[in-house]
Amino acid sequence: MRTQVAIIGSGPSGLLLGQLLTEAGIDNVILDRVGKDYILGRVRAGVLEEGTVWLMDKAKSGARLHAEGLPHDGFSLAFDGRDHRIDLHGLTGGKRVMIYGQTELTRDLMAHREQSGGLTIYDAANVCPHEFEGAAPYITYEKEGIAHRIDCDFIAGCDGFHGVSRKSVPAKAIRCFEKIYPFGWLGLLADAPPVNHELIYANHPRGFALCSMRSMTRSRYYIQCPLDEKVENWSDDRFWDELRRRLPAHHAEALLTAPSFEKSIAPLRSFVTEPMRFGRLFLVGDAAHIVPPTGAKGLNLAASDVHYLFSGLAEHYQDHSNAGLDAYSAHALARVWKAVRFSWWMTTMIHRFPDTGDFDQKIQEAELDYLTHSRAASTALAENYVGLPF
Ligand code: RFL
Ligand code: PHB
Repeated sequence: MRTQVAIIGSGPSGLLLGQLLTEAGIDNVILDRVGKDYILGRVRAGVLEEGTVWLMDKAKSGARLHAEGLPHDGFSLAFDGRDHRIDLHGLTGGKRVMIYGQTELTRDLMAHREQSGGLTIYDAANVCPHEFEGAAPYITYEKEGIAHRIDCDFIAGCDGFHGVSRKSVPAKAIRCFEKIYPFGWLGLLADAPPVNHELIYANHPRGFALCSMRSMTRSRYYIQCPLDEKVENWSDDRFWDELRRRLPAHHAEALLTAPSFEKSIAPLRSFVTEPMRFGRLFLVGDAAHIVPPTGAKGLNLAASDVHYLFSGLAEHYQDHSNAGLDAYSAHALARVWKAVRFSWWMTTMIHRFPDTGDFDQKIQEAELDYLTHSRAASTALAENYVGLPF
């Protein structure tokens, strides 16, 4: 088989890139090592920047997102028993974020790909990129025990943090920067109305908590937990009790619970790969970088990488110029590092670290107090949260 762009990974970055390419008449094939239902079973991000919504529209996949997504004009920072609202809309000259689950965004992109006849090969085993430093790269994989090969012009490595693309690059050609945080997030999904109409990020001496949502009838809650915590140790009742303890009293009293239908623990990590291009192989999204979820940036960064790579590929095929492709790594990394910094800063400001003492807790509260009472400081937070321009 031959295609113009072979895409490894059918997560949000692979699907969004594939859809933009298909709309532009550029042939592409997506390969994933797992099946569609498995991908749709993963509960992850929930906050979309306007740039991500714009790209979904550009990929002609944004209709349901506009109909069912919840635009949010602000969120709360809770500490010292009180709520402090960050007015995203007022502080950024009219910008907002959209609450729409990654699962739904992925479902929309998959549905549109099927309608437009795009080829996705699910359950592809041993996917491997070859010869990407030369002019004729190709991919090999196995499906139901039979070996296959796809020749292509370019390979997009959209296969997440544990994927094969980054691992295929010789160690001497790549530099990785990493920070592991000494805690994780225990997340729960339940069909109960959200405790507040906007998100609440809570700093508490017992640890961080986040109240988020997927709709006005489905809530997503998280609590900070030790890295070695086991999800089996957390009954729903234990989770709700711990969440209540970390929220201001009026929210704790108003919290409505329901049986959970998903509970999982995610470790927190910052990770960046430099560069993001190796000959004709481009790393995109989580394959190239990971951020802790505190700033809600993971999925949005994947989308901005897709924007830069799609523009470069469109320029290559339509204008016969490689300028965009040559600039991909530098453009993407400039935005990535700013989001990495923001996510690290939000994480350090609202979590309890194992060595956080009374002094450090007071410093965090002073920073939060400054942040919520200084217009300059709130504006810096708001402009990063809604997303820096592409
Ligand atoms: P994905 O979504 O990981 O998709 C990669 C796809 O590649 C496939 N794959 C392979 N295919 C073929 N061959 C191989 N060898 C392969 N190896 C992997 C996988 O099956 C998968 O389908 O990466 P992508 O597209 O770059 O999208 C990035 C986002 O998914 C990610 O940034 C966010 O979900 C991060 N993230 C969160 N971000 C937020 O903004 N808010 C959150 O609350 C949030 N929660 C999370 C998260 C990421 C998590 N991970 C990665 C463990 C919670 C978790 C648990
Ligand atoms: C979520 O709804 O899953 C979510 C929202 C905001 C974050 C992280 C996760 O910062």
